[in-house]
Amino acid sequence: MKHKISSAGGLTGLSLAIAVVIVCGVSFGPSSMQARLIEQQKTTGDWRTLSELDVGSGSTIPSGRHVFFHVPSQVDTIDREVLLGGRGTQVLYWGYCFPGENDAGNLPQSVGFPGKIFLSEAERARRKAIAQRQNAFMPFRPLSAQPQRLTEEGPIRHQLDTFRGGMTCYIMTDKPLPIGIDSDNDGLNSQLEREHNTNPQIADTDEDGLSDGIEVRMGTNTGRRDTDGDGLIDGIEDANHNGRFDGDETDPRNIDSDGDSLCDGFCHVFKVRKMCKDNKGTQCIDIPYGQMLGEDKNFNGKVDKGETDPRKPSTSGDGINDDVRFYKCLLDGKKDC
Ligand SMILES: [Ca+2]
Ligand SMILES: [Ca+2]
Ligand SMILES: [Ca+2]
Ligand SMILES: [Ca+2]
Repeated sequence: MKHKISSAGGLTGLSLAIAVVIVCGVSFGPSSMQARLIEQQKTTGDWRTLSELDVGSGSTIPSGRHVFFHVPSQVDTIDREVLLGGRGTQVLYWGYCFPGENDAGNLPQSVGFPGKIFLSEAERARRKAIAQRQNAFMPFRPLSAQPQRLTEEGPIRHQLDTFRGGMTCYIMTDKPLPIGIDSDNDGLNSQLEREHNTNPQIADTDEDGLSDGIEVRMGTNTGRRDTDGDGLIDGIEDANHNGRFDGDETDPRNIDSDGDSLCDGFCHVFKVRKMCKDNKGTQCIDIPYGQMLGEDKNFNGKVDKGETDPRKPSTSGDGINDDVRFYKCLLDGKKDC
């Protein structure tokens, strides 16, 4: 049976254990994040516990406080970045998870306390920069005092990227962090699903082919299938569904990906456009308000007969842009432009 600490009585013993952990944390260096935040804690004295229920439904880890959290037992495993909201490159945080019963025979032997430490990417980079400055090679310093290797036994020790259900952990962060589980496996935890008003049980809430997590990272609308309004749904534009605008795709955030003044799909023209054959203002036509213009007119993500390529300003490759060719066709009085 898994060991869980969820009662107030359990927390008293836990606090004692945490105190040991924090003392160990201070040993990382006087300028370390722990030392700064512990000083802050002396004045605020704030401690907080997030239960399995809190984490399961989604919650926010406050900044500058000592926080315990319990990973819900129903979770098999969850990546650190998903559990903690995917902000590791921007936010300084560090934490520690207590060993479970299954870890008893598999604990690191070369460190001062059992269990595993995790650091955000930003915190690792910060510690590494500090350690490199402090350990810079000095030609007149004794060899015994020369720089030490920056290994996982040193100040940037990071041991945990996959959390298991039933774990009890401690964390401190310099900015609030959204914490939660990911029941629909879309990369967005339950707190972020709430913040983005997406369904935590459905990976692709708006059914446009891109998961909620991909859409949040890419900056498309999780509740609108055609974010930019060009007629092509987001999952057609980001054809390989990787959340990036690759060279052979159109951009779901840009109505005119190739910049030739014809929209990617088929759109209404919202201002009258006057086109003339020459500079004298003769033989002119107006593209009227409300007329439909565009490149992928049947919205299927392919360049069919009679269409131009929304990924190339000059589909024919002759240097004449698609819009110029289109208007010339109209000025020549042709019907099938
Ligand atoms: Ca999710
Ligand atoms: Ca979607
Ligand atoms: Ca679109
Ligand atoms: Ca275009």
